[in-house]
Amino acid sequence: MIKMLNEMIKGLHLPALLEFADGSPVRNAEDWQKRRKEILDLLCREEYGRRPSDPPNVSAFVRETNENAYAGKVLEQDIMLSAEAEGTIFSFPLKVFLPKDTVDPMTIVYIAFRSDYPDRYLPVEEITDEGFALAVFCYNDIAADREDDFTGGLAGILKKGKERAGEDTGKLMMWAWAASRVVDYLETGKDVDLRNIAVMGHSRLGKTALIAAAYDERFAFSFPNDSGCSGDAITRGKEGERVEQITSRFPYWFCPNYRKYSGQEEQMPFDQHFLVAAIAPRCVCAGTAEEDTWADPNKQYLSYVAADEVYKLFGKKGFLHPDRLPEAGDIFQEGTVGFHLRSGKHFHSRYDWQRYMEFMKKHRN
Ligand code: GTR
Repeated sequence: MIKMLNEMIKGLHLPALLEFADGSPVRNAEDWQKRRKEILDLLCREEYGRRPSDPPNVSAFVRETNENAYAGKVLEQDIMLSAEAEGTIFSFPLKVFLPKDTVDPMTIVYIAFRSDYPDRYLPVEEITDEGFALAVFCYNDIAADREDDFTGGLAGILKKGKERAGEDTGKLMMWAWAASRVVDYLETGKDVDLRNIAVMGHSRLGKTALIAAAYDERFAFSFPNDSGCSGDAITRGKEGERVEQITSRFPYWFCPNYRKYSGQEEQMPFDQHFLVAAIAPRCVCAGTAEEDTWADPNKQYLSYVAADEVYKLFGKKGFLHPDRLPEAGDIFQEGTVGFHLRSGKHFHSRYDWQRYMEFMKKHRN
């Protein structure tokens, strides 16, 4: 039924998802759990770097509460969250927005570019009006998004003064680790529906949203918006940004090992469908934009097409889509995997938000 796309995928010569590193087949959902572990280890080693260990608990200090935010509809809390990272306490600010009229709201953990909300990517009131809670932090409060030699924040704690090498943690992984601490915090209360927590981000933070959900099964949904290169786009044959560009402009996003694949994509023992598949059987729904050729929407789409076989192992609907490449205006939301291609540029728009909220309502656990 999806003959044309299958041919296209065959032509890319992707590393196999349903085959263990030793060549033996992955036959069922139980095997997949072991294979998933292999994949997560591989992505740490070769792309994103070692994942810091999970702390035993987090503590929260509520700095300010506004019980009547947004015309009185929202409870807004300004919190300082603290967690142990490799033996040192690390703290960062978190904002929580709870819609007062909704019992047990589904929650979106949003990884933001800026620390003043709402902002152009984050229309807080439009989201809480739909009955969603939001838990938001700014990535720069975790580790600065610039070449600072890993001296500040979580990066400073992890670097411990050594030269970075091999599989040392990159910043995408650090931001993803922080998203998990937000779930630790949500789990300490009774304010939200813990079975329906999503993680979302745009662009570099879309990559982060995929990593966060791949490594933490408490995220029932991942919403990577325009995540592109080293996010959801297949690297082999990719147009626009490639490993060479991304690792020379943003080496600190990754572990030093990733750079060796610059111009050598065919040698990678993985591709980005591995990251998507590590989220299975949970939900993932991606947003892409027609003019975002730097991200390459076709290669983004093919990642989900390729990851679908893992969903099928679980008897899930997986990715339901026609046998063709995506067109602007396409919205595929009937399966466990969702996808939309909107017209326009690289941006986290209201249109994207509406699609993600729609998807979450359809697939609520
Ligand atoms: C670009 C980068 C993309 C994407 C984007 C963003 O410069 O090349 O991979 O992450 O930044 O985060 O806005």
